Amino acid sequence: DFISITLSPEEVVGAGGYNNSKAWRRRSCWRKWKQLSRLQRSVILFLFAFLAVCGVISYTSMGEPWKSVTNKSLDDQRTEPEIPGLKLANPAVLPAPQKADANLGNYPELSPQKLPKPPYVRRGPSNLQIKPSRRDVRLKTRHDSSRVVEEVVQADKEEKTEKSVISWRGAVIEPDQSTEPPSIKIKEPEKPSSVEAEDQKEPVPINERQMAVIEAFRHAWKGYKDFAWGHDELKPLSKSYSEWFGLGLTLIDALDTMWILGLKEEFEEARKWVANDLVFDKNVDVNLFESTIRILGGLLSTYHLSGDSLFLEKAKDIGNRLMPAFKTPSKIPYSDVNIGRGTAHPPRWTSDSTVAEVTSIQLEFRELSRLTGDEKFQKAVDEVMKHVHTLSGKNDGLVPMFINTNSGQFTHLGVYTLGARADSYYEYLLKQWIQGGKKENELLEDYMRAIEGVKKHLLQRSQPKKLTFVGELAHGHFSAKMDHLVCFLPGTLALGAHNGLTADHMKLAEALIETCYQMYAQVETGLSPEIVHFNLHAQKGHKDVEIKPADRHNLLRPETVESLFYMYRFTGDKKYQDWGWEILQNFNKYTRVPTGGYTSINNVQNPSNPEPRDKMESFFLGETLKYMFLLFSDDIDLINLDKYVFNTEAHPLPIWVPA
Ligand code: DMJ
Repeated sequence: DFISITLSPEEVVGAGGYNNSKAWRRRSCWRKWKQLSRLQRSVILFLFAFLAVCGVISYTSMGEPWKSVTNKSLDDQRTEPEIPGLKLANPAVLPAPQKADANLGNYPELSPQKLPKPPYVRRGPSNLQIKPSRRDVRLKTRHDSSRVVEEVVQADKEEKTEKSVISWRGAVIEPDQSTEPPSIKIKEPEKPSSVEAEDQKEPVPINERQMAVIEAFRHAWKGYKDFAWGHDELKPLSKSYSEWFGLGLTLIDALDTMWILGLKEEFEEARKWVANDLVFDKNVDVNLFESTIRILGGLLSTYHLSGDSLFLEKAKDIGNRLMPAFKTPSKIPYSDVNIGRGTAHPPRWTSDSTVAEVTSIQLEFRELSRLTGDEKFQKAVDEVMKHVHTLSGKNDGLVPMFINTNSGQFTHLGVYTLGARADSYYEYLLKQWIQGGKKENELLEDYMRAIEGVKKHLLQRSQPKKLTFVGELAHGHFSAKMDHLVCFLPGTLALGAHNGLTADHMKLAEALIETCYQMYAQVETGLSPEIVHFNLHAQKGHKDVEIKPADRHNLLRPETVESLFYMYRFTGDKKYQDWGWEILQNFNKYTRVPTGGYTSINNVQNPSNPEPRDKMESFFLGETLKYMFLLFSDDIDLINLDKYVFNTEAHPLPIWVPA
């Protein structure tokens, strides 16, 4: 059962003291070994053999991790210099990001913001793209047939050399941008990346209609570049420009359109202007709503698409400068802000603000808070929404057009429209709900109630074609008047239905987009006037649509094309593309100026003289042509509507918790 080995002290320590010589030790051990029984010797040998086997086994199992740890640290050392070098942060095709503080004015409230880290690590929701994909390369191939080969070769080179470079036009969501509001933790993706799935798809080649949009954009841009560079709007006939805020409005509004259309050179040139010449430290009054949707919205979306921090820095600057608008007794913002002085005021003739204006700046300010981690932007605009939610004076969810900045109450009660001064209130109820991940129930409640209000009070059918239209209600009287602006509604209704709201909304969207199309088709030039009146009673020789002389202008507005885009995306019905194609051709026929640019016209009823107005609105490039390009595309990932929500100026912003 046991073995005992006894060593006597004399044998260990020789007589006369300590002897530790090697020879003595060898002899002594050998003698001892000889004295052991055979069994004892076998057991000892067995023990040694057993220990040796254990040693070999444990070496082989421990060896691999150690080897990989060693290799990993070597790899880390090899790749480490590439990370801070920002090579991975921005596409090679873009100039290096400017210093964060370049061209920033001295805004007192501008607190130092944490810059997002470069997007070299993939984190956050799976379907926000932060790595190069084959799609990026295929997008390159769409844009300009003459540059196709060169760009593909270049893309291949880039792919080979820098696997993590974010290619031109690949939408970028930086890791630190997260997709949740600031207070909420980022969720790791649970399912396989849809970006990877996307990568497996065949390239969707650019088609002829999209090429025609690119051609139209280039023509418009030529006019702007030649005669209005850096100014707000092109006056294409007089070959000059007009200023509204003096902030290069057309250029900023067009940035993300150029990105989406793949106009690389134009984009880079415009970017240089933003870096070197766009200065907000100016003694100038700007309209809060217009500068939010066009400038702040345009900068934010361009930042998201390009990943270039220049645009975020500019967005922060203008965002801070607009904040004085909220310093009112009611917290309902004033309409105008002096961005240089930091003062705000209502229009000279009233202390009212427009309801659509104060309730259609939320997507942009909320996104600015999420990106900067500074809650003040979101707080200010959320407060407006909460306040409006509780106000009396609504009619089944429909809001009046004005709100007082002192009392915070609606004024001019009794007039309800989905057109000018109220339109985007409804649009932003739904879109904020989508942006925030469909959690903010009050927004949804208000939206659903409002659509019921539309059905109850504003929907009618015209004669003879029985077109469903949205009229207006003035002190209990129905008016069969519909602004072209209302044509945003079919698209918004379709977006709601796509996001799980009742199928009735989609039915209504289908009926309304037909009406909006007829507002073009029934007119001599095939272009819609600003306002139409529908016939409620059939009269011989009369169409559904009547136009008053004061309303027969066309400002190159986007709303119908916008809705056509949503309808095509969600139904796949080609008739919507065909309708948009007709509209583009008529813009080319009646509003294109040969020397560059497009112009608003005064008379859509006179094809032989549509009376050009000599002005190209910034939204023609920001919205109309962008929606045209997207409408003609069959690539649902070209601004995927489950990942992005468009602001009311067609600037896509990320959905915080994408579907
Ligand atoms: C744009 O500035 C926006 O779409 C806004 O919501 C309404 N008006 C113009 C376009 O028509």
